[in-house]
Amino acid sequence: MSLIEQAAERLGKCRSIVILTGAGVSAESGVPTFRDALTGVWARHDPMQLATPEAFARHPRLVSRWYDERRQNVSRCAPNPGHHALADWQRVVGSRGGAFTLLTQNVDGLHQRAGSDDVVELHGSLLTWRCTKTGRERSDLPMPLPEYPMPSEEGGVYRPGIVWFGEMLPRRAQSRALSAIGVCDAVVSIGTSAVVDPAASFVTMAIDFGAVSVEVNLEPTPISERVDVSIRGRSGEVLPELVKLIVQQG
Ligand code: BV8
Repeated sequence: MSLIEQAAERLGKCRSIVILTGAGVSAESGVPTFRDALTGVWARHDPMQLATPEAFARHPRLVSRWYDERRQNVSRCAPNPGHHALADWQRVVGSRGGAFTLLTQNVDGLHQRAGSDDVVELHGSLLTWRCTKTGRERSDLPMPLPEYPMPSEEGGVYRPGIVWFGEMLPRRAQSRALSAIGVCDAVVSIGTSAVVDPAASFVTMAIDFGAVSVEVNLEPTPISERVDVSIRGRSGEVLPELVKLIVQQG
């Protein structure tokens, strides 16, 4: 029995499923992973240095331009078969009275464009900007922004609606993730290096609670030895096959 068949056999029996996705799922849509997100003029920067509140405070023009360029890039990308397979799986689990929670570290909005519902964006969204003075969020700012940073109507500026390193996750996202993890009987980690917390800890928490655990990733990660089934492969190829086998199980 292949690893995908083993995973499908175990997941097909589960009724409360939590998925965690990372940049590897969007990579097949042409969205560079976080560490690859710096090409061309950005290549001389370290993303870990740019994705922080300190960087925005020190270089608001540079940081807001980097995020606006990434926002423009993802608007030109389309969901791939991996995104669509997860949306299909959610519909099937729902139709059978089960629970399906999609937690994503990705900030590109592609899960929603593929038809996934109630996506929990743990790290915010490239499509959203927040006024530094009032905290009001908007997802309708012109693209590209007219200037960097763009002044807000309330006398502040618009910062990316992104969770930077050193920032807490949005309260609602964190509580939705913990609630789902607390009751799930299956957790599936897909396309993530599983090194960023607290997102990665949600998977190990579910494993500790006894959930069936599966990983789909191109490379080994710190959780590869801990999950029940660790599948090496491209999410855009593995997910459609995995979901097809799960759905066939009825
Ligand atoms: C928090 C938005 C409480 C930004 C992101 C010291 C000081 C300060 C903080 C810390 C510290 N030590 C630890 C921390 C906590 C820190 C953390 O975990 N740091 C790590 C790096 C050690 N976490 C935080 O700060 C979080 N907040 O903890 O608050 C706190 C506060 C202060 C101090 C302590 C604690 C907030 C974390 C959120 C950061 N924001 N994204 C932006 O996008 O610009 S995280 C960002 O990096 C991505 O969202 C992603 O989640 C993560 C990793 O990026 P990538 O590597 O690109 O992507 P990914 O990990 O998903 O890996 C891609 C994988 O896919 C690879 O394994 C690859 O093999 C695979 N792959 C590729 N192609 C495919 C594929 N797989 C399948 N198919 C394919 N085709």
